Amino acid sequence: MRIDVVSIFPEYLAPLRLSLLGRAQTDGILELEVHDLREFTSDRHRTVDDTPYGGGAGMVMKPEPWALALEAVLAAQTARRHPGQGDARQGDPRQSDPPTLIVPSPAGEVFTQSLAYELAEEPTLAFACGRYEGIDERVLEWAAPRFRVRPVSLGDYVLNGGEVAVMAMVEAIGRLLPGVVGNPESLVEESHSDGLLEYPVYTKPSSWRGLDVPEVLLSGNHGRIAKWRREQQLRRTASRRPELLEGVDASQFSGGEREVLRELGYGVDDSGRLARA
Ligand code: 6GU
Repeated sequence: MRIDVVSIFPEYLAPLRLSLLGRAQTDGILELEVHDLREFTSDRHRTVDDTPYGGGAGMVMKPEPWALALEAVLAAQTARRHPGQGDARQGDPRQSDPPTLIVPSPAGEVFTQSLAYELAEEPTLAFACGRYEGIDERVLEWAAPRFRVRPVSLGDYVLNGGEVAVMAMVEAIGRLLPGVVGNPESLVEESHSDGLLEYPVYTKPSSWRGLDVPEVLLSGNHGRIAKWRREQQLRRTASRRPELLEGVDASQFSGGEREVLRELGYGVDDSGRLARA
């Protein structure tokens, strides 16, 4: 996968060169390019922002550098998406399969594991990091026929800019690319992979400061262990994130699991979905 990020703080994204994602880049699984928006300005002060029309607090990112930066990203990605076609496609703004442009914003759709899986299937992704009060809205209009534009939020709180959000999203997406996480089993058993939170984990010593590892995990009985872990997932999810259970298809749960869910206050409604009793 190729990822292009446009930011006025390219150094902010430096940690994406470390650890698992750093290795993925060395291994050629991930190609990451970070572009400095100021490189696409033409005035002496390399201005990227200006005061908002209509008044109000803060500054707004100017459209001109954004269009030039995103054109550079498009050129790089088009070659990657349509190898062997030269620049035949670059003059055509309306692509049949436009690349996805993620615009981090607290006003976007919420980023989830399911969106991470969806985006991990793309050959290229572009991220446009806004700062200040945001990017001139016309940039999104201009981008719409050229990219599949998706404003995306990490959750209901406000960051100073898109960079930290991009780090989170690129890490969540990058680790799903084949070969990035050494043991793909890790991806199956983690939180959110099946809509539930992860079960608690323990390691040696079996007794530590008067606290013992649950006996079942020392039993060697893999059937009992699997059942216990699944029950822990249900208890943890009901306690910490009850909304994750509401409305899910109850047929995926065994009789024993439905018994646990009943104990936790969930019943099954007429349409076969979990509902708080
Ligand atoms: Cl994606 N961007 C910003 N600036 N703030 C956020 C966010 C994104 N997600 C949550 N808060």
